[in-house]
Amino acid sequence: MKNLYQDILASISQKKKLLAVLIDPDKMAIEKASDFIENVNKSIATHIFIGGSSVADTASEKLVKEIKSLTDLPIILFPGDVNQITNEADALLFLSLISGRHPDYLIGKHVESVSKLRKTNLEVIPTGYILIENGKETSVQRVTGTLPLSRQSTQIISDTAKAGELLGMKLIYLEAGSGAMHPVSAEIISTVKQDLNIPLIVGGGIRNKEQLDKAYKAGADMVVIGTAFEEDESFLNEL
Ligand code: 1GP
Repeated sequence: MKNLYQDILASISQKKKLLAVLIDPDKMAIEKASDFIENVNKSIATHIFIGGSSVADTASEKLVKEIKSLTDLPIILFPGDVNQITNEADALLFLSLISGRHPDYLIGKHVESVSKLRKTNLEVIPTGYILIENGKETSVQRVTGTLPLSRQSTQIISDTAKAGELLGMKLIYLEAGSGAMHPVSAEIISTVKQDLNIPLIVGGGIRNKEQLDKAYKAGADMVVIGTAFEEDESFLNEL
């Protein structure tokens, strides 16, 4: 069985930067998956994330199954809700929204998912998910009813990430939100990274090579891009 978390740690120790392509089952028609994944396979992408804020019940499973038949890249669920969990994927980011204070997204949904998880072989990776204000309301904010952390509050963001690590989380994900106006700043990324002993994922609003390099340079171990690829598939080739 694959151990994707160990692979991530090994890549980081070899100074490799990771890129996850985020696919939202709500936005990707199954018929379009084949061409899209062909481009992903030719690109520098290292992982595929699948998930969205509001996905119909079986859409996630169908799409994961299809994509799995088209690529050897690891497929990791990045679920907006319990209904997106499927054994067809390789791993699951078990997300706790630690920037917010809504009990459902800190523990409630997790408890709800356990009966489903018991029936899967998914590698479960506990992940501290931190939503950072980006200039406009994001779907995570809307769906979870939580407020993002202010992007001026670098110390609080860093303390939140550290608290996640101390609670035993294996990854920290700094999220500006899908289609964010402002990606997470280099200052925030580097401050969080300096004090963290677990891998750092950054996503939201990254639309060009310059922003991607900036995030890596500041200390992101993995960058997640969704919207930019949805809008322009040639961006994948460019990378
Ligand atoms: C969203 O961080 C991801 O959850 C990716 O964001 O769609 O803006 O690339 P984008």
